[in-house]
This record gives sequence, structure tokens and C-alpha cells, in this order.
Amino acid sequence: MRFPIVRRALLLLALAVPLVATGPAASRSSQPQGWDSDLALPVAADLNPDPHILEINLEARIQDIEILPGKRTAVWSYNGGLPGPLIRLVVGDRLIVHFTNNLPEETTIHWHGLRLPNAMDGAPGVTQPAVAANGGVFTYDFVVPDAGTFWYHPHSNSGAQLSRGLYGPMLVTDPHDPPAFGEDLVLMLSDISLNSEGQINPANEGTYLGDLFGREGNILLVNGKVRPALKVRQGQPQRWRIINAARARFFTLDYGQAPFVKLGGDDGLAAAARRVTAVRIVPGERADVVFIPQDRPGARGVLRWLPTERGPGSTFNRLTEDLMTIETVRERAVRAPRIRSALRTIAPIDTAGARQRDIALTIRQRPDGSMEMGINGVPHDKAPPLVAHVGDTEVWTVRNDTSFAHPFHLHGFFFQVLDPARVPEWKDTAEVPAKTTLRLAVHFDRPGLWMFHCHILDHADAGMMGQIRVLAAGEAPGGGAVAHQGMRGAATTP
Ligand SMILES: [Cu+2]
Repeated sequence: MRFPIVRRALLLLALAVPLVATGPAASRSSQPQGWDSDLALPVAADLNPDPHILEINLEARIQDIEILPGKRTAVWSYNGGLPGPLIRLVVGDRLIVHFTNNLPEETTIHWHGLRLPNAMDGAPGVTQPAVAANGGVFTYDFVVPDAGTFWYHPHSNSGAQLSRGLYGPMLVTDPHDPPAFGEDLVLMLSDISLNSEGQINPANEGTYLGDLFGREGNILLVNGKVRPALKVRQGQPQRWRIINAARARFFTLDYGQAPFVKLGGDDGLAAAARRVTAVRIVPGERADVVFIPQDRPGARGVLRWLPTERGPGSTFNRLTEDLMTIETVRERAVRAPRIRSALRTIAPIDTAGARQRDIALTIRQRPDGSMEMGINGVPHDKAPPLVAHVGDTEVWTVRNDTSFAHPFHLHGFFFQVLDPARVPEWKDTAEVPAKTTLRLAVHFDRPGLWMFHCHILDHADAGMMGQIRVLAAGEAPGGGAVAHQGMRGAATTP
């Protein structure tokens, strides 16, 4: 088990390539004036003087903002912003969030990707009661043990709540990362369904096909904006922390000539950096990439969304869409840095003696013609939790016999993909393309009742979701169960 992974890693390391060098060396502080002014996100005020504790107020509320020029859109927001405030922490910091729900329906916050205590995971009716509408409160309080690009979003009626704007980014940085990676820029990608007056489309219930692929919005958003502009300097690296916060849309980002160096994805750096020609990110997933501008000073380019294959019919009649303008300033170019290919050591999870599980992602047609999704043929509200113990290692074979790709997400734990082979990295969300199988290894080190589901939220809401109860030493199965509400909760859709 050990040797093939190491050999694969070495092979991939050998493929990483140094970058072209011309002119003076780049330094971290020479981004163009106002480079990210169109994209910078607000940060929430820190109420705590301790430098290792970030204590903030977060309010979910409806807010009028301008997305289409001259039109007002009532979005569902955290602290009035689209997206919510950037929560920026250093690995090892403690986060305290005083959350108030001023929405007209109940909600929770799920901290996507974080290895946190189960009680902080934000699954309504599973790890906590849903936070009541019109003034309910809950305090989230945990330490962030890992560097990475994370995000937060509701886990209650989540397809609808996310598509109305409820999501925000979280960056946990490692102060030891080299300056050659460039300055961090969070790019939170999503879409929203608006009519010509800027109102959120109440008929965003999808078509038959829409139900199968999940419902996409008609307006693409980067940090809540339509086609924002980014300023770059030729040769000066920027570290893009890209998050796919869309309810169903898959993103493939294209900028022509392969200027991306992928450092990693969900949960920090991969074992090796590699050049990529396009960045593909499924819902819930993140990409940590260095963008090295290669355009001449004065050039103006467009970062594009490409129609993304995710099953038969998924790219039919789809056109390329513009995401973001990239303006190369008319200032002196700098020499692109060399990014070392070896980034960190990721020891393979020892799977000797691991329990093997089969997790089939399933869709069936009910007698009335409607579609029911599930795990191993059972929708989440009818499925008893799987059971494991703290200290267990498991190998999951996630089988997708359906005709659609599904992004598979496990709460609370990082996993390693064993097959298909790839650069070793820690993941919490991974695509399982149509008619394929993904094998992953996971080690359970904390107790609790944890969700796993497809991150096309329409699919999760339709039942493609399950739970695993990780028992502490001496804990009896079935103890402390909470009635399961799943992602829909008891919420109503206005
Ligand atoms: Cu799915």
C-alpha cells in the first residue's frame, strides 16, 4: 500500500516545472495599487483582545444589495454581505461566533471542512437544534487545527438558503508558507437566479433536467459580484483561494495559456505543486492555486467559466461565460518566482486492517414518476446511521452508477483518495464522476454523529445523504441519538 503511493508522488513531483524568469525578483508586497479593491471582502470586527482568539458577531438577515446595475436584490446574508465576512485565522487559533438568526426560517452554520468537535458541526437535529427564526441564537466555539481554505454555510433547507446568498469564506493560514506563493485572494464562486428586475426568481424550482443536475442560477458571481475586475502585475504571483459555494454548478476556470500552479485544494497544501491548464472545482470543493500573470502590461483578459462535463446532456447548449476581468497594469513586470514542487510530506493513512464499506450513490424513480435519491438505495430520512469507533480506519468505496457526477462530502474529517491515483492531499469533498468508483481512506479520531452527502444540494435535499456514528470508547451504539431532520429541517420554502 505504502510504496505505490510514494512512487506515484515522486512521479508527479518530477512533472512539476519551474517558471520562466525575467526582470527583478517578485516580492510579496508589490501587487498593483488597489489590485483587489473590487474583490476584497469585509472582515468581522474582533471582540476579543487575545491575538489567538477571533470572537465575532454573525447575523443572518435579509439585506437589499445591488447585483445587477440599478436593481435591488433582497439576498439572504451574513452580516449584510454577499458573501459573508471573511473569517481569517492562523492555524491553532480559536474562533468564537455569536450567531443570531434574523431570517424568517430556521437555520444553522456548518463549518465546511473543519476538523472540529461534533457539537460545533451545525447539522440541525443531529449535532444541535436548528437556530430558530426571527431571533434565535447559538454560539459556535472551536479551535482551527489545520491550515486550509474553508467556508461556512447553512445546513438547513440548504439548497434554497445557499442559492439566496448564505455563504462565507474562511481562511486558515500557515505563517510558514513561502512568499513565492503570493498574496492571498479569496475568490468565492457562486451563481444566483435573478429575473430582469433583480428579484430572486421564485420559480427557481428547476426543470426535470434541472432536478437531476441540480438547479443552477443564471447569474455568475465572484465574491457576490458580476464580472468584477482584478488588477495584476506581469510576473507577480497571487495565491487564489477558490471556493465553489454554488448549490449545484460545477466550475471549470480557464485563462487560456496555463498560468496556474495548483498548490492544493480543500485542506491545505498537497504533497506537490503542479501546473494545470484549467481549474475544475465541484460544489463544496476548494482549489488553492498560484496565478502568475503572463500578459503584457496594459493587457485586458477575461477569466472564463467553461461548460463542465458532468454526465450525458450536461454541456448541451451551454456556452462559455465570463467570470472576471483581469487587467495587467502598465507598470514594470517582475520576475516570476520559482515555486518548489515538493510542498509537504503527507503520509498515507495506514489501511492495514481497515474496515471496508460500500457507499453507493443511488437514484430511483418512484411509482408516481418523481425521483428519490439515496445512499445504498435508502434516502437519508429512512437510513439508520453507520457505526464506527474512535480509532477506526475505514476504506470507503463510493460507487456512482448514476448518469451524473456527484461531489461527495464527509463532515468533520479529512480523507485521502486511494483510487483513482492523484497527488497525495487531504480532502473533504471529492468528485465521483458518472459510472465511476472512488476509494477513500479515513481515520476517525473524534466521536459524534457525522453527515456525509452529495454537495449538489438539490441531491442532498432529495435524500443523497447519510450519517455515521463514531462511538467513543465504552459508548453504546444508539446512545444520545437526536431525531434526524437532515438538511431540510422543518423549514418552509417561501
Ligand atoms: Cu449528487
